[in-house]
Amino acid sequence: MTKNLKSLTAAFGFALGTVAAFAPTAAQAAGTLSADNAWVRWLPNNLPAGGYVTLKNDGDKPVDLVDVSSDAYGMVMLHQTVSNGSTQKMVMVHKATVPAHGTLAIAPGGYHLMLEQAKHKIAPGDTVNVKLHFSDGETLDTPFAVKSPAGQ
Ligand SMILES: [Cu+2]
Repeated sequence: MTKNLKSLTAAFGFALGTVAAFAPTAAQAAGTLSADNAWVRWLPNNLPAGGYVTLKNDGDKPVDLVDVSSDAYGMVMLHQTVSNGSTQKMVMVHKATVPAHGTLAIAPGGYHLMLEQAKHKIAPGDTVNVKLHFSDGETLDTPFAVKSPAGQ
């Protein structure tokens, strides 16, 4: 009995530690999904900006990111960079899968959020909110840190 209580306390303590470690940058939701390290690569002259985020799925089933929206931009799309040998191009995709008990890195060279038609002046140092919509009905309202083209 005493031994069981001890191991329970140890497990609980570990879980608390894990949450605390992610707390500063993670957008925690009640569901199984979370978003971490969300940022926007800002470009001058109101050029389309790229949005990047790491999505984590703690559930037993894969979940698709199916839509993105933001009050800060007139148009938000999910794009994927594909390479044909020496050239690269962007294509619009309708979903990106976050594997069960896994992560999906929306990162330079792979998927990105294409953020166009900024509705107000946005500059490095700002934070913009982007809503991520998933196939299981969950949404994550995620703050994205706006950074310079160099990612700073
Ligand atoms: Cu794009």
